[in-house]
Amino acid sequence: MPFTIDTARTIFPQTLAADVVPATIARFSQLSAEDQLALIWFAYLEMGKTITIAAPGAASMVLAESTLNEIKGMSPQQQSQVMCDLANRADTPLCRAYAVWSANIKLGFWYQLGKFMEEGIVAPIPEGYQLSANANAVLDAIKKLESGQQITVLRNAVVDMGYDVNKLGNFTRVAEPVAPPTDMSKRTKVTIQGVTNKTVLDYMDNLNANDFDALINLFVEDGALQPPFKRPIVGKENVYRFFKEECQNLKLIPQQGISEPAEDGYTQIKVTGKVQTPWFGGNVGMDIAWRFLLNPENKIFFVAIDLLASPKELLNFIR
Ligand code: ECH
Ligand code: GLY
Ligand code: GLY
Ligand code: GLY
Repeated sequence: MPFTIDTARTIFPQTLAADVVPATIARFSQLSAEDQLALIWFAYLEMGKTITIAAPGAASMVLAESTLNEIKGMSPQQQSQVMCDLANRADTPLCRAYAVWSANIKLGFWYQLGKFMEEGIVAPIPEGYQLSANANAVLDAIKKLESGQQITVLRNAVVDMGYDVNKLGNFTRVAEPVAPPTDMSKRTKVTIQGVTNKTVLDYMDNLNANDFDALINLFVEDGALQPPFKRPIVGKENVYRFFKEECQNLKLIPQQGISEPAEDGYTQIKVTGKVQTPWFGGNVGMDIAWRFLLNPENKIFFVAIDLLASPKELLNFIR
């Protein structure tokens, strides 16, 4: 039987993803808006002791600027209300504006609000705010996670705020401009112990070089990419847009892998290694698996990216 996206998703079923991440997010989303905001504030302060976050790119800040200015001009009470509205995913003009921003603009917006809160320009989380017992339990759970898992929980919390885009009907996305790819002379090449497949090596090198045109050409027309804890993004056009909107300046550091024949002349390849996000650079190395399914022409039919449960999983190549 030929592969479908659904059957492709189950290759290398022994890959152990960090399911604690979606479990924690589910618990977090049950909390009140006030608790959610205060919890993130406390988690952010705690994480700030060990890892530093990079300032957002200027391009993304420009796109959030008018909304940030609007908030600066509000009374403290209105400011707190806006933040609660975002956490509540309310239907307000501001929550609708937020909804169409790319993940990086949303993160940059909150980064800036956090600065304003520290500087007293925007209403802070009230001093001595008491988290509910449930919120305290979720905060404790977050503190126990590895840093790569912690930042994934935070990123998801931020991305999920605002009005639900699926309720917007027609809308135009707002994303940072795409910078040109790295100059050929400055590119690096990965090596992966156990994997010599050119498509997989080119995938890593092109993503590291922000060369999304070359990267997307490695995929079949109806190919798919599944980000951590997400449904697959299906079709070249959608995957290409995802690369341009969310994948600039990532650093992929694949380490080892295994390649083996699958049905119908396909090849399945699992690679593990580290990934760094431009937000935290070398401060946070996420433990990642890539599960590739290549067609007989060596094009990518499917690739899943998993955030692994622990560093131990980097060595798990059991099928
Ligand atoms: C404050 C209090 C009030 C409420 C809020 C606040 C601000 C919070 C802030 C949070 C900032 C969080 C950030 C998180 C960034 C996380 C980034 C991650 C990136 C992971 C990337 C991966 C890439 C994997 C991929 C690979 C591929 O091969 C294909 C593409 C792709 C405190 C004010 C809210 C400011 C900045 C987790 C894993 C490898 C799938 C992308
Ligand atoms: N500073 C990280 C980013 O803008 O992606
Ligand atoms: N969690 C990484 C991403 O979806 O981009
Ligand atoms: N979307 C890229 C990152 O969060 O690192």
